[in-house]
Amino acid sequence: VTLVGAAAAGHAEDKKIVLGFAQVGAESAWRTANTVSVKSAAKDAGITLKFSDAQQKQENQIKAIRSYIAQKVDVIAFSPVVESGWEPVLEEAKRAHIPVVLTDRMIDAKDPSLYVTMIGSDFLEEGRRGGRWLEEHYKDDKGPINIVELQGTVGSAPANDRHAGLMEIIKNDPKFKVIASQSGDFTLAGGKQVMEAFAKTYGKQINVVYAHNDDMALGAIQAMEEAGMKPGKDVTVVSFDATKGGLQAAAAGKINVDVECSPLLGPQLMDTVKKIVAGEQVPHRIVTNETVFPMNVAAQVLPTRKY
Ligand code: GYE
Repeated sequence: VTLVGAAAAGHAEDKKIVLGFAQVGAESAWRTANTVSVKSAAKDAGITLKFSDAQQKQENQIKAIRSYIAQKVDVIAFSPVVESGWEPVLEEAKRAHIPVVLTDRMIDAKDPSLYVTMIGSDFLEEGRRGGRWLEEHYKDDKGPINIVELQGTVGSAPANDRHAGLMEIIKNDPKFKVIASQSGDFTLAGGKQVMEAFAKTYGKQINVVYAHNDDMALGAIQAMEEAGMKPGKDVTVVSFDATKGGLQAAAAGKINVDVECSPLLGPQLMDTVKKIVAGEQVPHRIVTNETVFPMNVAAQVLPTRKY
């Protein structure tokens, strides 16, 4: 082996892929599990990870992405806090020839070449699943069925789509009415606060709480119990994520159905990053497999739940 050859080979072996990941924040149990998944999968895959937490602010995510561009990372991945407003920074990444992968949340940009692929759940389908469960649950009830909705972060893909999926299913059945809808920003404190206000204003009129994630559902459960209501019994609770905390509440009879959304996207992301760097083709959309957990099956899956 010539000196030049040895040096070149050594260099190729040492050169680890560098991935810049701009996370939304740490707003929920889902998000914490997602962060752990990304970090540990990077380690397992031998990928150098640059990680940033945007504290649920788009401007912070944009700053992080710009810094990854400046550092000339190999790939940029991020979970967009909201759907709109990404074109300028993604154009910058494109001009710098840095491939971008979206994880978890979608953007609404018209130009599909601004990202290589999007890995994550189908939130619209999740919303439909929640809606279909409600239809089935109330099929022998004449109604009216009054729903209060705890929305996720305003403008985020899961909040937009979990709302739209519900509306799509119940729109043809006038007995279902969304009587109030407000954002609790995907946090426990937010869910509790909004539910306190709903309980004061609507009290016994409320039949269903449709919470866009478990953290808000858990906050709402606290608020309902403090207001003397019985979540899971006199108020039906529909939630999303199916985290350990959510499934525990379901097993305890306080969440009636938890629609699953998996945060364990790390391994799929690292595989995709490696393929992109190797010049392989990847599909433009990679959808995660998920299910629905009604109360009676929640207890069975709890022991094996990792997050
Ligand atoms: O449902 C919620 C988190 O984007 C799917 O974000 C994710 C959502 C998840 O804060 O708990």
